Amino acid sequence: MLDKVGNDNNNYNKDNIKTIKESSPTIGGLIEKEYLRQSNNIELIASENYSSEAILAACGSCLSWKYAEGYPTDRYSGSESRYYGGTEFVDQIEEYCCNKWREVFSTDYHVNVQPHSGSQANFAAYRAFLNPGDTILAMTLDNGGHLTHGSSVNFSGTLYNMVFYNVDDNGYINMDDVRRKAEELKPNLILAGASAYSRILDFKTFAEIAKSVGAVFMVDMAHIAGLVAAGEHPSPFGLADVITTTTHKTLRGPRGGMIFARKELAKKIDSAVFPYSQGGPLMHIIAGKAICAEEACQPDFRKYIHQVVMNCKACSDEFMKLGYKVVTGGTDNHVFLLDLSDHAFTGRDLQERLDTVGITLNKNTIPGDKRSPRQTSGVRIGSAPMTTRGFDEDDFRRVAARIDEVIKELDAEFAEKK
Ligand code: DSN
Repeated sequence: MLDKVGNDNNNYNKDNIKTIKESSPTIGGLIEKEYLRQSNNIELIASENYSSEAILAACGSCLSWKYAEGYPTDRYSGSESRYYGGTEFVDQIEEYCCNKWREVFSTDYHVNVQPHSGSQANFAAYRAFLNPGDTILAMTLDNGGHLTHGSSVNFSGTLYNMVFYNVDDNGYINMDDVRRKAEELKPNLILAGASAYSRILDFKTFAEIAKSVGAVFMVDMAHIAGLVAAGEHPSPFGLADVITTTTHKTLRGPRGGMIFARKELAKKIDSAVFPYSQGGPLMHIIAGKAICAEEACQPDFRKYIHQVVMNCKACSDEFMKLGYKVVTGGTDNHVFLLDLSDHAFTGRDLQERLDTVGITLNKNTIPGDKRSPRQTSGVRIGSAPMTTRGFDEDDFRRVAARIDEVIKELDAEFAEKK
């Protein structure tokens, strides 16, 4: 694993990249450059993380050679069981993976570990419960939602009748607005979850509203799944009918998705993944997901996530001390949004300037943003990757101070241009 200053303690890099370079100097060379970029830069993208060498090795293992369409033979018989021979070992890997994830979240929910991504997981979850044209109540992208939560340029916005709830003037989800919209618009499904929301999601009230209007209650916990696993965010298990997640953000696993659902909904979910929306599962990634679940069960993972939250608070507090606006005035989780609407430059300008000084983050719209998603009036800052590399609160305060210096340079340059 990389340490604070990018030293590779396990020398993961050496053999792996050497092998690739021997076969393809072009690709090997570019992977090496990317590895050095990831090692040397301060990485603040809230949806990224550094997984363990064991997870990376599983993802690059011989399991990548195996086809296993269907589900482990013991789970179903007939058309849903595997379509291929030779699946005795991958069957065990997938079953073990499912059981381990139930252990992580202390749940008896059904789990499907085959979705290739969070978007695929959301596609299948909608498909399991809805017909095209049905109504989904969710949060818009510019309020902190995700593309698959109804953006007009995404399948969700074209296949379904999307209606939206908003955040209030302070940037918090307005539960009165959720209730009003639910009662008025009678959605078939209510979705809670976000890509850029820094506060606790009130799953209990969401569930109560969904129940009162007869809607399916779905949670997309992709960003906060690690916090849920470690007890740093309230759990949606027992409240939501269906829960989707990715495994590579705060869970620190391989790139991929998963779906959890109440046990009686298992068949609907499984059919929506295979054969409806995917073919062969990526067994190498499923092995990586299983190791990720093992890691998430360790006491060290709880400590890690606690530090992620403390670091995020320290960083957002420091920005506020330096006079900046942070959406909602702080954070409860691994992410916050810096509001740059008072500055002449855009979120994109800051992202690009930070790239030149070795700090990686992404531009992000803020609630009510007057600029386009390609420009934005904010940037999103996440603490998960650098906490993996050992950063503590002081390190994150220093990060805020360094970004402040860069912002002051941009302010001065834009003032001159006037
Ligand atoms: N695009 C991801 C993010 O950065 O939050 C979510 O899928």
